[in-house]
Amino acid sequence: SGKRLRVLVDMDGVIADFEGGFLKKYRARYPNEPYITLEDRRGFWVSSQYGNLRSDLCEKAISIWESKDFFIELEPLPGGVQAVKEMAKMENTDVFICTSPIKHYIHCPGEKYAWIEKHLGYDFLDQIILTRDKTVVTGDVLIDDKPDILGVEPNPSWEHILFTACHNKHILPSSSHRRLLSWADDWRGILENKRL
Ligand code: UMP
Repeated sequence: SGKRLRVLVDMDGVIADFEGGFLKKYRARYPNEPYITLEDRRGFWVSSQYGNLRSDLCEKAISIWESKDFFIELEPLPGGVQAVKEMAKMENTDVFICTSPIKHYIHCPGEKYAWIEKHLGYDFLDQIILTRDKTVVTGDVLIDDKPDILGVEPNPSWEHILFTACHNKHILPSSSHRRLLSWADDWRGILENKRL
């Protein structure tokens, strides 16, 4: 029914629990330093909010996701893996995981591949797009928790669906995006709407 659809699904904060994994490892490594609860998170950049709390905490935060095993050990977010598997099995639907690796590249890109293989299976390795600029990737929808997705292309082909996360849940019903509140929300409805 309808046209073929290309769905781009972000990884950190959408199918992998970056925020939860970060806080757990930060508290374990720096038990005597202050931290920001998930309830108090504001803004996409964890490092900026920690840096505002105390300037040296910016680099301490960064040290967590630059460490070996940080990305591979992230827990899946509720319903995300199942939703992506179901989506990929739908007729006329191409699903890609579109994720930005950190520039400290020693562990992150390989662990992102390993995470996809572990949770979505070996065949899903064909569906990975690693890019620091998502605006140059074409698609019908991009499901992503980052509020501002900018790059060299001023008019990306996709509609950005803002996936709700601890850091963006207080952003007011924005002019620009529709939201997916969680994977329990109506992602099928959004896809069917885009197919028209
Ligand atoms: N990231 C940072 N600094 C932060 C928070 C996240 O570098 O304060 C990294 C983690 C992910 C990437 O690798 O940014 C976000 O990628 P996307 O979710 O936009 O794909």
